[in-house]
Amino acid sequence: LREPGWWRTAVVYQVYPRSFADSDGDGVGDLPGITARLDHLANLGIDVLWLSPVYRSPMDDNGYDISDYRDVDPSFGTLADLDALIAACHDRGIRLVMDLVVNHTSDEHPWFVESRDPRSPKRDWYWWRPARPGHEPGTPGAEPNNWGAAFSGPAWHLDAASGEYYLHLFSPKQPDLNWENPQVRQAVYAMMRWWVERGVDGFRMDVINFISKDVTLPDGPVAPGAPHGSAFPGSANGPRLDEFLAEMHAAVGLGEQHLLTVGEMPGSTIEVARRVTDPARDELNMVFTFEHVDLDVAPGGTKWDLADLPLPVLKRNLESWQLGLADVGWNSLYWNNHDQPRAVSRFGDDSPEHRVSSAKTLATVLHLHRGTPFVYQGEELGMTNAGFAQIGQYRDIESVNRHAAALGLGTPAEEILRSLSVKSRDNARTPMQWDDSPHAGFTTGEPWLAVNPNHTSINVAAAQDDPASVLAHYRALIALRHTDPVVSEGDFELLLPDHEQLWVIRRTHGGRALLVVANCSSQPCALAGGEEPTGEDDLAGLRALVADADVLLPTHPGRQGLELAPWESRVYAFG
Ligand code: TEU
Repeated sequence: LREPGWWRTAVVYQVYPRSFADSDGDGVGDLPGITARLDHLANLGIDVLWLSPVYRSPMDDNGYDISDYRDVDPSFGTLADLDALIAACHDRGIRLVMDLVVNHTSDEHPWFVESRDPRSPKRDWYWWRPARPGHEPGTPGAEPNNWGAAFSGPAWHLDAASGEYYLHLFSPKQPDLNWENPQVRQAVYAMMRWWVERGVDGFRMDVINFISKDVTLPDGPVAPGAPHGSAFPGSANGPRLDEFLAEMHAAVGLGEQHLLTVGEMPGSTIEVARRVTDPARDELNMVFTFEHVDLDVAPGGTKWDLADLPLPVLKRNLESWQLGLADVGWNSLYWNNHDQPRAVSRFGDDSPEHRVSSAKTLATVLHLHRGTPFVYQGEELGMTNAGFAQIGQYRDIESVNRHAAALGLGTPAEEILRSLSVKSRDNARTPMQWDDSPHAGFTTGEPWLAVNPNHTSINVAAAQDDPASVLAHYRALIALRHTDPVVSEGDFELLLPDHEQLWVIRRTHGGRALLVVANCSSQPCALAGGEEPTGEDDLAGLRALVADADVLLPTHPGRQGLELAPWESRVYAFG
């Protein structure tokens, strides 16, 4: 039975099925593989498993292109395997949340196949449009508007049979559904109810703020040198978003059944998130913001235009979401997922010297924020980016297309490979590292994507019984959230906001307080030092505060002084 608001003390673990555990040796992870490894999740203490898509799919985008919402893709197993996974989760007190991908379907979904016929009643289920007036269909610039797709190229594909274009914000094999059509919405809600009856405990909703668009489909702004206009703002956060979400909430019974809902919302602001997660509005429990994962991008650039990220900028961003959703709504908390680089490589220091410490410290900081934390598979080991140096090693459609498109625009190959090595989604998708055997215990066959050579030292078997491991630290943080209401419900305060090395957070609740002092740098940092240009008074106050306080959760057990080692962090308890 699900209690109201149960997700406020929960920790979610994301499984990317293709890369988690392969039970049959075909090199692709599958459902029986996940079921066989469930005790890893139970030992970690997580409450919820979010399963990235396992539906039937041509796999143009690894399952985010769905051709049958009510079946499992044979590469992952069968519906019976999924029922078995749900049951095995529930046996262990773990809830299961499905990925809901309903902004678009596969072009092989029967709805879209039917809709290709201009006379079909399903024509209006997608965004079909004629060429721009005065342009010959198929000629450059004839697309109905100037939007570029997320995976390179224009967001419109010409269907030769009817001479019209259809909209695809992602790949041409992912046509956008037209949510303005009430039949589309009812078909989605019916499918959701079917899954709820099957026993699932909630939904992670893929790009759910794209379901309401500006129906005039206006041209977007064009960045200097860009081949296409931006699909933002026209394609997202449209005027009917709240209406559609509230309608879904009621039609599926998301509220009465206390299902967990988290909306993935690229380009959503605090204002949008606050509205959508306001419990009084009956829309969603929480959203995934993109703001903090868009900070290491050059101004006006795309994800591939790399820029440094000063610590104060990152701290301030998380603070603004904490404060913005303090009295209304709820935050999700995440460092990475299947679309983002590995947290320790991006925000920490993945050198052999600092990897373990920085993975632990990043975890401490995130898990001591208020909200629902999401752990992405392998994060609990401090898994790192893939380290690919050749284009042939990549599999992701976004990376492969980006490489070709950028080469076409004359970008030097080394520069493209460099940005891929930092930002490619394949960084997150290398197989889960279970042990030090040749394919990391992921498969007995040839893995679909190369395992990281560092699996010989970074793996579950090595971390399992090591009290100093990243894994042990995640266990402790998750346990702390379950037992200490200051962690789950406490008020949030960012101290020393401008300090460039220290991340200091105070949480208070019911007369008690927790203080996080984290050195987020690869240099030592003395609380007792006197050379800091700013915040010296605050630092003195902090020094006095922690001088003889109890350390509840250290990354470097046994150390007590006022000098923090590189990436050392502590949680102090007061009261
Ligand atoms: O991602 C949506 C999204 O906007 C991104 O994170 C996307 O991967 C990014 O723009 C690429 O740079 C969701 C899924 O999480 C992603 O895996 C899918 O590819 C995408 O939607 C389409 O379903």
